[in-house]
Amino acid sequence: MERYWNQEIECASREDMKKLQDERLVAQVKHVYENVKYYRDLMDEKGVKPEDIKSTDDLHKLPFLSKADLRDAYPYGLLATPLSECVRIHSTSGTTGRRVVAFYTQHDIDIWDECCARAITAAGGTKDDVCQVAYGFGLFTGGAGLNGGSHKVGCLTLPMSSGNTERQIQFMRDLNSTILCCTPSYAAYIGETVHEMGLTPEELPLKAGIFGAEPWTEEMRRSIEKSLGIKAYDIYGLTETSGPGVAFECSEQTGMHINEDNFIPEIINPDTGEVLPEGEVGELVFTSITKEAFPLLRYRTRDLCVLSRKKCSCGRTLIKMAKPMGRSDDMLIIRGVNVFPSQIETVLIEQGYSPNYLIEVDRVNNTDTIDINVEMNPDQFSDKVGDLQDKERQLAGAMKTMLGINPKVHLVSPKSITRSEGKAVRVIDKRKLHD
Ligand code: DLL
Repeated sequence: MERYWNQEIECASREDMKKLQDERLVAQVKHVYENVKYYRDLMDEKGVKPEDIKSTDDLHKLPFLSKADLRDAYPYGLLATPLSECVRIHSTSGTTGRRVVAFYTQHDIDIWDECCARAITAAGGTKDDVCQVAYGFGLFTGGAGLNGGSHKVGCLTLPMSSGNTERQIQFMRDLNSTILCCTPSYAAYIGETVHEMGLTPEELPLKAGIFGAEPWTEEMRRSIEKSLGIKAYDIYGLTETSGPGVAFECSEQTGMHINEDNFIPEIINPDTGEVLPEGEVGELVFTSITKEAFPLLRYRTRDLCVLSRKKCSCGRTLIKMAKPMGRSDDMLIIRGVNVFPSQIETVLIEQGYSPNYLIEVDRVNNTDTIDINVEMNPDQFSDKVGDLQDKERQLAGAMKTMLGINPKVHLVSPKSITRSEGKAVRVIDKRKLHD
């Protein structure tokens, strides 16, 4: 039987949900306009006043907010409450030089916890579960978000943070963890370590995993489910909108329900900004309608995905987003062809390889090159050069069929690609160094 954390909201009729969103949006726009000069200027520039926004039907009148705006306004420019009302900050890793600092009031944290509690409940979690949180703790939102949700549900919470993999497995077994929360790449690494320790999935107490913070394919899901003996659920979110829990997966496992009572999604054409109808692929845009300290109106996430209102067998009526195919800025353009790392991962797992790979892109004599280093499983390893070359040719052929371009494939020895305990780095684009 499907369990809900907040059935009234999760299964609300479309009319009731729209009414709630309408009311919250109107109040939010007023709050933002009155308290944030940056937004007031953006809205004034576009000639929109709070009175023009009477319901969600008027959402399209509001200006977009981009990552560049967040950078411009760093650190306090988008703060909508006095700093004395804030109790916490989180921040993105800033690996691409785009650090974002998000502020939270206690009310913001309570709502965030509720969103994560819905995700844990949808994955079958109750107060009788032991929830091992192996997302990083600190400025990253993964650890704190799932930790808060787990407390709210009443699970016994293990705030492990990421890393120290053998100890993770030891604790999991000693304390009977039933739910594991971490990135999918770390879950794959834990699965691999379980195997290396001579354990079988049946010897683990786990029943479910809640994995997100990076793109992962259906093939990766199946591989993790097998290696840990669990059902693996997706969870989505971003620092700018609080963190994990903006959307979560249910038993149907065909996309994530968006917590629409807090976040209104739109899909737009990333080039023109035009709002696209349900079912079309485009950039995901969110408006947060309950946040106090750091509200975002029409924030462009750069994540590419599709929305669907198709009836879900779990009974939830919350709109669903498909697994994001990656960020528009993750997409590689190789000799004019669009390539997503997720397509490469699909081929690898389908062909029986591990999800440990590294893509290197470069430009030689004005032509883009793509080299895919793929790690062999120990049983695929061979020291006969001919065998390896045959396997590489066969894999390159499968890649060509999927990608439409001819990559160079290099099979590398087991364990030679660095494992990830957080978000995996899959691509090195050396062209950027030359530009
Ligand atoms: O990754 C928040 C999070 C933590 C989500 C734990 C889920 C679990 P950021 O570090 O700000 O926040 O990165 C946000 O990560 O815009 C997506 O590109 C990507 N992302 C997050 N969840 C998923 C997912 C956290 N389930 C960025 N599938 C987002 C694909 C995801 N990409």
